[in-house]
Amino acid sequence: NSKAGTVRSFDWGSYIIGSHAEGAPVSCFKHVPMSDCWDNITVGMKVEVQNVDCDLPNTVYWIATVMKLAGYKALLRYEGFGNEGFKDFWINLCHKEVHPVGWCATSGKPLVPPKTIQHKYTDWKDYLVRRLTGSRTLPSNFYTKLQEGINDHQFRKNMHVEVVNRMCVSAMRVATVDEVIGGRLRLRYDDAKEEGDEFWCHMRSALLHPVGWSQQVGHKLQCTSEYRSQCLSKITMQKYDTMDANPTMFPGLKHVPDGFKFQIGMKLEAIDPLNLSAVCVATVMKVLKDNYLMIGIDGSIAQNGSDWFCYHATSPCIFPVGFCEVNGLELTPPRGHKGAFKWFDYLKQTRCIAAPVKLFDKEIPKHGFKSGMKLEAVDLMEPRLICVATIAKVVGRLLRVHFDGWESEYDQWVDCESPDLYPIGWCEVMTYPVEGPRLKTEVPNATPVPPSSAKKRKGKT
Ligand code: MLZ
Repeated sequence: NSKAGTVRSFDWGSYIIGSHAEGAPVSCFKHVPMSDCWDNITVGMKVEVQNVDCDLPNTVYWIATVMKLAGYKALLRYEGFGNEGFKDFWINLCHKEVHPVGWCATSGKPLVPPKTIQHKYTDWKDYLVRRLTGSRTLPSNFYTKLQEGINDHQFRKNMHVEVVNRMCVSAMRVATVDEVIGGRLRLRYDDAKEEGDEFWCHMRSALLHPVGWSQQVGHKLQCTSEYRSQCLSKITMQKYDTMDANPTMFPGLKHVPDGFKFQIGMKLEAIDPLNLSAVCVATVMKVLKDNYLMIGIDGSIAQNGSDWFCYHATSPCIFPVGFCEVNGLELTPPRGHKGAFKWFDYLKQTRCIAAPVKLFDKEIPKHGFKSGMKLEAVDLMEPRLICVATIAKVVGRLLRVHFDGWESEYDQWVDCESPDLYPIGWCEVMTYPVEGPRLKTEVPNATPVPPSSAKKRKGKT
């Protein structure tokens, strides 16, 4: 179901060469197939691919060297071209038609040198033997491993999950999986009134939970009374239906040491779930079970709690008071705040305390992302879209993702382990369309798009 190259997608190759940018390496993305073995995929490695520089009527092959890597994609040069790069071409290494060296010999396929350079050597066999000695190639099980990586999960069409209500982020809704693409789920809300009331999220997304989760932790849930009572017995008996996404399908929670508890009213800084380009002044509004918190953005318009948002106590998207200042980031003051925002004065004014620094998870994984790297990233305000993007800033484990061609209001702060970030070529492998950069000449809002998320993108959706 995932034959690379069938969806005509944006041409990363010429774009990345033109911009002299680097693609974030596959090993930066722990949730994608082949991530754990990508360190073995290196420049200089050789593969067998179709030789298109040839007039023969049958399909022939030739050996090529990886000159450059950009995510899953590689710039290849046919063997024999030496320093001449004019015939170099980009290919997705996960494409079915890329083989390890030796494949032609074992499967009886012809190796024929490209016609442009055919005259360069008389004894091609001898040339190849010399060139190939000591060179690296793809592991023979590369393609099988890729397929295993893609299918390595238990999410299936028609499974039930609980997922955030995109129209009102303080509540969860029950949804059914309609499609699974590369670990991304297309979800249909069970109580959907209209066609297209759907949501996309990765199976590792913090917005997604097993059946029964909301009641388990005490989160607001929109559902039928029947679902509610069924869940209660499922939670108590720990017995789920085969079509229920159950707790074993989700990663375990990070441990929170005893005595380290957030309390209602504590102030902090948090990524605004409705405007991911902003880190805002926020308050713990409610403490749920299993160390989940409902966080409210100070001064937000909705006073009824409809925009409270659930973050786990160990979430990398909440920060202690002073985080922005220490890291030279802009902190969004509460709406309507007059004058320069000073935490010291604000805490005094509101008679609140700052959540103690020791409550926050301070682990910074060695993620490998660097500013300027290109990638494919979900536009979380329209999570159906996966777009061409650039890492604009790295602050510890926090990344600012910029969507190429779009204003910085569209930027999104995301954690380095976010399952919504993918290497270049991921969409191609999954046969999912990738949104190219917005071209400067294009008029934004040219085609009216129905509001598909709860968010106001500073008036620009
Ligand atoms: N409706 C939106 C789509 C923006 C998509 C941006 N992705 C980075 C608009 O046109 O503003």
